[in-house]
Amino acid sequence: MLNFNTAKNEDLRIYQIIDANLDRAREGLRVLEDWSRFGLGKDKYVKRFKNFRQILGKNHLEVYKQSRNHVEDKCKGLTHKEQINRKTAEQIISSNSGRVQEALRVIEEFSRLHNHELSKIASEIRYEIYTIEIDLLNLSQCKKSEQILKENDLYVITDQKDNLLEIIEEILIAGVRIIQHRFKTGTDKDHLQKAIQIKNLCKRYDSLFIVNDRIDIALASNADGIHLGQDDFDLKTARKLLGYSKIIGISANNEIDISNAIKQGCNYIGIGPIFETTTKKDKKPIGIEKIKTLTKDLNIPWFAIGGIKLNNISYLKKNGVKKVALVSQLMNSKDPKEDAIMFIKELSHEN
Ligand code: TZP
Ligand code: MG
Repeated sequence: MLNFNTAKNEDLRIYQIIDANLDRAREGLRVLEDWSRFGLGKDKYVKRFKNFRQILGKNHLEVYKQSRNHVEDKCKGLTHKEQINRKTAEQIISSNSGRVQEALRVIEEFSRLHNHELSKIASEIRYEIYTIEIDLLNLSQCKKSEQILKENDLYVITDQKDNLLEIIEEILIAGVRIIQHRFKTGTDKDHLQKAIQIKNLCKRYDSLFIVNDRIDIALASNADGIHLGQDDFDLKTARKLLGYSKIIGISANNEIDISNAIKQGCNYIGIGPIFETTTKKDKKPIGIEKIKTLTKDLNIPWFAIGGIKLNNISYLKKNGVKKVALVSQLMNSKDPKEDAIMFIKELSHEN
């Protein structure tokens, strides 16, 4: 229902409000769209924002534009101190989603009487923005974790040790930024308690905390992600349970498993065992040639695992392995900090 009678003074003020809020909503949408495009690389959201902007643009009628009167707007240019405090992408996403939601709500209220169609559109988009805001925040969190995976070449996996927390702290001090908690015996209660303690340590050192196998423990300890083997929960179910803020790593050592993991959206892959290892005695090593073939076209982070020691890093690097995961070399080390420093140094050498 469009009901534009000859504009009375009151209508003009209402049109002015709608004009200002259509601009506000579209500007906020553009901020969210650009973050989806350049910050997250997610076309799906870019398309949705474009569509919303176009719909609002089409409904930005001449009568609204004509009522524009900046001169009499005494509040023009007012800012709030909170705007200066927005430092992270997450804060920008939240504040701009809020801006869009508020602007749409104003449009919805003030257009209800004379332009029912616009009121309805504003309400529908507003509801969609509530959900999209959460999606973008989750995807941004995941992107941060992916960045850590990309930038760090040493991935350390825990073993059951009495002084595990001390070992982990030493390793974190050394500069390791990815820790996976792996436990094969003991009670759930103990595992969860340990997981929470390790998570807190990792948070202090801006490091990723990943839980092996157990989605429940990952969720309860607020881990950054999960690592799953081929016999664990499938990736689709894991994603459904964990949502899009968490990373999912997969162990795979053949073409099919790797290709499936990538298709289903895993964030990194662990490949091995490359060499003989006492940590996983039942698994046959796959060797360097197989690793080379498997990783030839891989363009997500991948870590070689199994029997990796300081003295085989240079051989691995010469053969194209840039990232490694370790258990025993750091868990059983007399000086985990010093050894972690040596590993990081050796991995960072140019060949
Ligand atoms: N997956 C493949 S090999 C392996 C795992 C968990 C164990 C690696 O342990 P280590 O002590 O570094 O050889
Ligand atoms: Mg497993």
